[in-house]
Amino acid sequence: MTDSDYRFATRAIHAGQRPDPTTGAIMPPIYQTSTYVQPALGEPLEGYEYARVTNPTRHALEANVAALEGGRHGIAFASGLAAIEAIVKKLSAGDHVVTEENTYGGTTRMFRTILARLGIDFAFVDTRDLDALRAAIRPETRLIHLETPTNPMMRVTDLEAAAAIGREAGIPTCVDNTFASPYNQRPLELGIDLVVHSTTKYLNGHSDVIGGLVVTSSDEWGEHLYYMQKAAGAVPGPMDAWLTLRGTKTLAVRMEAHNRNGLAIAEWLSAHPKVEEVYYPGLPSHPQHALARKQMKGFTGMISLELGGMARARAMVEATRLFALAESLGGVESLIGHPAIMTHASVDPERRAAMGISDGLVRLSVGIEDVDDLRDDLEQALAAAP
Ligand code: P1T
Repeated sequence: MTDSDYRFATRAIHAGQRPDPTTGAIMPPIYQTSTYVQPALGEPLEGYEYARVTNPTRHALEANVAALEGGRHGIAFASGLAAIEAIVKKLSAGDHVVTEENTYGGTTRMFRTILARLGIDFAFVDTRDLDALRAAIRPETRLIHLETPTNPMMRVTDLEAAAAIGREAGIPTCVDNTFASPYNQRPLELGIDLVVHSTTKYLNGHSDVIGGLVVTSSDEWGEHLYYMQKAAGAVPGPMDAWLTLRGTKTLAVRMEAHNRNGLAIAEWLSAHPKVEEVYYPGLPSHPQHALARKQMKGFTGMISLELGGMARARAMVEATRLFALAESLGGVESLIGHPAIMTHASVDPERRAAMGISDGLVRLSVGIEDVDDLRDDLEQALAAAP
């Protein structure tokens, strides 16, 4: 049997990991080393020369997440942004990228303020509209970068259709799968070429690591990304790789709980008189609910809600007791945030407004606590809002 013969929850626990050959330790050791002693000049053991290039703990994580996404190569980076940067740096000055306009604010900021300055051109598109996606492609387009569901508006892009558009035009497609996690959505199975994660979120799941990872079945992309680890060096340390690997073991059970709590809270919020709008692809009222059901197995704990103004939003985020006011998402504990002031502060105000990231928008990362406690907390916080 190989890792890919097993079902998801089994792969989450076992893929990429074997008992340590010297002691039988069931957990992969944390190889906390910067270098490896060579028995003879030019003959490193098992190819281990220097830990920027190769580390056994990191390899276990890379193989594990590659198996979860169903890809051949997993390449880990020091953060989600470092992983996205490593992908785009396959391109050169003069090349063009079509990207979803509503990505995480930090992704947009990197594209606009760093990579654009180096001569890579970006078209920011609402990729729910496949005609708009097609129309944005130019002769020099070398990458289509998607994020679905998007952060924080929960827009959904049709991955199978977007992959087909890329394939017809000979342009590789990449999906930031951070919000869905591979438990709920596997873009490679829908024809997408590259999947990228901020492993900081659902994959690690315990809010104690910053990390990123790319999965692809393309040998050409795999080679580029391994080269980026080696030649540019934004790699995670072995302790962080090990913590993330411990997180992925429980991904299936955690995501079931996030999906269940997320749906229950989204349904409850939609009936609340102080909530004007709930953005959650799992609700039948979401304009792309049918598409979300087609390409996702569950809808996670990510919910955005419109409260109609800054005063009410501020009062709510400052009144919750269990939901902690903090950046980030995807951990077992519930978080609450205000995208316009926090995660998307670097996106210019007109663009934010055009996408619906208003001053009244609040984002929840629903954790896996008892859902009744979470509902009670939101109830008292909304009662405190004017
Ligand atoms: O923080 P880092 O590991 O570098 O990941 C960046 C990133 C990439 N992609 C998506 C979809 C993300 O949501 C993020 C980080 N997001 C937050 C910190 C946040 O609170 O939305």
